[in-house]
Amino acid sequence: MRTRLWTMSALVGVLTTGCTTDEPASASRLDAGEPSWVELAAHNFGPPINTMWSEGELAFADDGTMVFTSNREDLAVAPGDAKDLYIATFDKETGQWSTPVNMGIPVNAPPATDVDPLRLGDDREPWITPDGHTIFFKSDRLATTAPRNANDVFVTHKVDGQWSEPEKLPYPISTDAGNEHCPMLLRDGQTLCFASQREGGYGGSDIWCSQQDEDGSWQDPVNQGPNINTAAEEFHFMEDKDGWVYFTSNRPGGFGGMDIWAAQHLADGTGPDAWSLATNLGPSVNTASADMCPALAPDDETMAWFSNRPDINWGGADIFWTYKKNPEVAP
Ligand SMILES: [Ca+2]
Ligand SMILES: [Ca+2]
Ligand SMILES: [Ca+2]
Repeated sequence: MRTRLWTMSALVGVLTTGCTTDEPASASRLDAGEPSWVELAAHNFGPPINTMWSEGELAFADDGTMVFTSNREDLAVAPGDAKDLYIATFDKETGQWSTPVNMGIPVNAPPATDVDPLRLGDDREPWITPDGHTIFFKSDRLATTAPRNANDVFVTHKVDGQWSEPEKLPYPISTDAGNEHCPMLLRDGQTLCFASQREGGYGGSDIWCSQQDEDGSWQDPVNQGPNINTAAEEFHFMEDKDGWVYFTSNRPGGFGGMDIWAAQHLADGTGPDAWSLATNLGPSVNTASADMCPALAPDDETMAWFSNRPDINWGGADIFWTYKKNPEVAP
């Protein structure tokens, strides 16, 4: 499998200068019948992606372009800005990531707390379409204290090399009470899934999915049911090419705080009957820290996520990657 890896295998050499705790595979754990992720080492992306500040949610276009979140202060669009979206590209010849570029205004919004105290300039959780032309993300740029609406879902398009003024996805995607975030399209390119605290869920944040009618309006989002959603937090739904979805949850049964979980796509479409019971990706990926928001590289064989795990870390939260192997189906 490793000979077919896309770009990230070259990162190993880059990263060993600062992070040397990668462990070799453990056959005994596989023999024990645990999910196959457990023997897979977590690799830190290292600089220039990870910094002393926090790096967070990320996504890849098919050409390897990575869009990700950071609260780094040296490149923010404004002083005191909560988080911005950044773009970096990987050079296959040198095995190096480019220095991240702040996507700038208008994609990133500066703080506007004079308008409303909830408008902190918090732009994050990007998901980029495979063609690299569209980015969905969440922002607090239109947040309101009354009604309390901290987050909405936005989309920007690359037109003639420039990213457009982001547009809010209208109701029933964004609502005044649901704090919608973590948008992304499933592999069909048509089903938008996102997290929301709206009524009708299982508690806290749940994962909901919707499609557009022919006139472009979004259908009422459908809760993805109890195999995905629980009374705990669920968000950041992402699908691979093998029919698995991955998401973040702090439900009981994990390794502490937020963990990454997976479920298998059992039926066409989405909805409560579409998914198997969720299974935890196991230690290595999941730790007692916050382990969150997976993204797949274009080869579909390396998975990246972010964590504030203290063991291999440049400061705050960092972005990590590992080799992807599908987990066993939960009993
Ligand atoms: Ca960091
Ligand atoms: Ca929930
Ligand atoms: Ca965790």
